[in-house]
Amino acid sequence: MAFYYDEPSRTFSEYLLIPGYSSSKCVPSEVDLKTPLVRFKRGEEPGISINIPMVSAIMQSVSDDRLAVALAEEGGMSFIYGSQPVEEQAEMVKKVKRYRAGFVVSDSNVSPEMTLEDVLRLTEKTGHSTIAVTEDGGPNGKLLGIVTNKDYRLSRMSPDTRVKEFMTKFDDLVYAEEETSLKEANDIIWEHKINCLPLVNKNRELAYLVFRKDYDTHKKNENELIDNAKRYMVGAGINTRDYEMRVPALLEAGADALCIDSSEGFSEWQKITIDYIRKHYGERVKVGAGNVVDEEGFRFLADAGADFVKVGIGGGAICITREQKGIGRGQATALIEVAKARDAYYEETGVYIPICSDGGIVHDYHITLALAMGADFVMLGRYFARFDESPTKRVNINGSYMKEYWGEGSARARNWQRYDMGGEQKLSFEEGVDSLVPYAGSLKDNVNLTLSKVRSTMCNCGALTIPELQKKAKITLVSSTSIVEGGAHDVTLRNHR
Ligand code: RVP
Repeated sequence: MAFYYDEPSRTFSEYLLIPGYSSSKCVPSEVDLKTPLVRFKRGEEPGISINIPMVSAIMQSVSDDRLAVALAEEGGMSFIYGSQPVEEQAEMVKKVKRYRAGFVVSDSNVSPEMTLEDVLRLTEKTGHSTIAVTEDGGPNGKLLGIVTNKDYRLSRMSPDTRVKEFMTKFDDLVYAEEETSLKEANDIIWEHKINCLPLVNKNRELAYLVFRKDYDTHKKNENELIDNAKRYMVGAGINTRDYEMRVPALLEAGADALCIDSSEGFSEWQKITIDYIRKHYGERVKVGAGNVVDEEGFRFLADAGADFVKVGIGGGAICITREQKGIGRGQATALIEVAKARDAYYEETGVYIPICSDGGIVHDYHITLALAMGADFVMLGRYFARFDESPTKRVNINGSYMKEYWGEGSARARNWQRYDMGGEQKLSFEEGVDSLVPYAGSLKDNVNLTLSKVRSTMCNCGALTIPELQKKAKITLVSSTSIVEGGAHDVTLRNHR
């Protein structure tokens, strides 16, 4: 006979936190959201921790290099999507690792033989008035000069005047070595009263431009997630098919952590993939696995050697797996069971395996609930897709800005590896939709607001750290009638959109 669970499976909106005692020292500014990303032994430090408990979903419409930089700046980690050719994914990882805050790779470049007309066209296209003149007209060619709008007078010069005739030549430029720090670059900018400082390598090839106006914005962000060489940290998705090619390329590109991206992770394919990584790289390469929704699935991946385990099937905003296949579990119930299994595993083995609640976060308080229920961090797709930094188009629908957001199981993503059951190499039916989500502005503003709510609720529960929250949290189920009570009710809203 089939096994039946006694209780229905539930989702975050069916729970609330009950406040606990908070002392006068328990204030949001004192809350520390640092959390382990990968497994560690009792008494040891985890090999990687993240400074905020948020990672971005392994999805085409969410995690590219730009979003990864913005999230690392705030202390979280992105997992660059793997549903793209290996070289392109590795290039995105490299871009994150090469990125230096405040150091801009010049996007407006000309060669000396080009004309004033070319300069004007480029200025219009990029909106930037500082143009690098390089031998090959590329962003990293040998630097020959710089053109700004101070170098030409439109009323006096013919549009076909060659750049080399009016640029400020290299010998007259103030420049610095590629290795110059942002602080040193800023000092040079002030000393010489210039707006832009080119940084060049030993062969005089242009590496970066540093702008006067960027210094304040990029002064050290205290939460930023950086490696020992002060580069931003970034993760990358892999699959259980082409790992022999993808893993070495991603590691070579500098990926800090990998994660097997699959809609259902309780499978031998995941073990085979982890075995490959252990055989070739030992413990030093960190790899998460998933997704699972119960104790058995967790145990399997923990024993297989996963560094963290992702929890969740069918709860993603764009996910229709439950409707299509009839598999899945309410996200809260899945998480609560897996968290218990993780704690029991820790008791037995002395090895702590962080768990990630993946998908289904709709309100900011769902993040706090997920953490209270035992998640070490959460993975979000819809949440990040709404921001400026996500890779998708912003579109205007009847006067409101929206951003595109599509599932990895949609026909648009064509990510058959994620749904692979060892059979045909194509998607025979969709498990995700193609959608629009309301545009919400910058990642920084939104993440700061979200986390201020998380910190505040943690203080209501008397907790200054995530482990403390997990120990102290008191969680109650809510009836459907009391959910009505939780919103504005029995009033007529004014000026409400
Ligand atoms: P959400 O944050 O609710 O948008 O969910 C994101 C998660 O949904 C992803 O991390 C992934 O686990 C899942 N996903 C991605 N694509 C699809 C699909 O097409 N069904 N599901």
